[in-house]
Amino acid sequence: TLSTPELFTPPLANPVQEAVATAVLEGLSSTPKWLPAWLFYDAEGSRLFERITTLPEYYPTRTERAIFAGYADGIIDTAIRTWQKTHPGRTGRLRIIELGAGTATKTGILLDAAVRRQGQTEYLPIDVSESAMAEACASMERVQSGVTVSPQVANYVTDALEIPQHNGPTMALYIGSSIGNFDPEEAATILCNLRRQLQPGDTLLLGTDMVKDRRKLEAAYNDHDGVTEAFNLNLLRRINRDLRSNFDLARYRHVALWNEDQSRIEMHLQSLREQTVRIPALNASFHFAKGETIHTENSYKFTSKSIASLLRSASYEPVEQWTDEQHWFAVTLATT
Ligand code: AVI
Repeated sequence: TLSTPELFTPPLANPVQEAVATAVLEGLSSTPKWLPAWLFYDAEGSRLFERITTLPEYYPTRTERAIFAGYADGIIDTAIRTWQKTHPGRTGRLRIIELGAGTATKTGILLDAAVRRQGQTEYLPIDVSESAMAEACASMERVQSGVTVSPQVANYVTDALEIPQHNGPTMALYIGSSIGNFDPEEAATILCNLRRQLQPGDTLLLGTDMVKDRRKLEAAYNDHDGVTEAFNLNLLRRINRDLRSNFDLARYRHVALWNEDQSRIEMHLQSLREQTVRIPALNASFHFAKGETIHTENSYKFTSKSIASLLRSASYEPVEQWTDEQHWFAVTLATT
């Protein structure tokens, strides 16, 4: 329960803290309590996520990378041919756009393939985080000759995209199963917003984690070294810092489980005892019953059928799909 905020709440230092305050107030005032997953990604949270991607239990990142390594030339070729079908006799260089820029190493495999095919390519990463993008771009241009990088700082979830005109095919990447962290309606909205910026024959390359054995899924979010646990709990530390609150991390437990009905892994933070947390920046206190949870993340898992229906709901037509031998992860090319 929330004690009514008084009239005067001290102003916060910056817009990020303002956004954190708004999100935390809304989420912790709800029943059941929840917090949006973007709150994970402060500097420490981003570092922890990078560690997660290298854990033995966390198969998605390396599985997607292996799919790119095996099929990059075919993916580039299919994207170009798809465009040529709607533009008979025309030529033009494929350019690559990416929503989110935290995936530089995987993207490099596709950029290499584009350069092999056509000598050079243009790469336009779009990300909210200026620093993450600066890093991604610097490493990319150093290593990849033939790639021209034109970064854009934008929030592709909340804001309309503005992608410059291009005389040739565009392939937009939304990889790393990032789409899985949004509810189906939000996911469709993101893909629709992107769709508006694409021309006939342009393509979207979507990376999705697939439905599989419950044990395999739950292990990926309950790793032996406790990195995912630290990632989940770091959210409370971030709130403590940004909103000057006093969450005691030792009084919460990491929970991750497979929700088969909703086809998603859910992450929660469970209160180990009854407690009240004061958040000075919100001028409010929040009560937790023993065992009460904060729902911190959904990670949706897909089937070929659910991928196709998501794509069609956002006005794309699936063209081709690549997957690993065990069908753990899929990379789907779709056209406008
Ligand atoms: C970024 N995203 C695709 C990850 C996932 O698997 O949903 C975030 C993550 N959460 C816990 N582990 C990894």
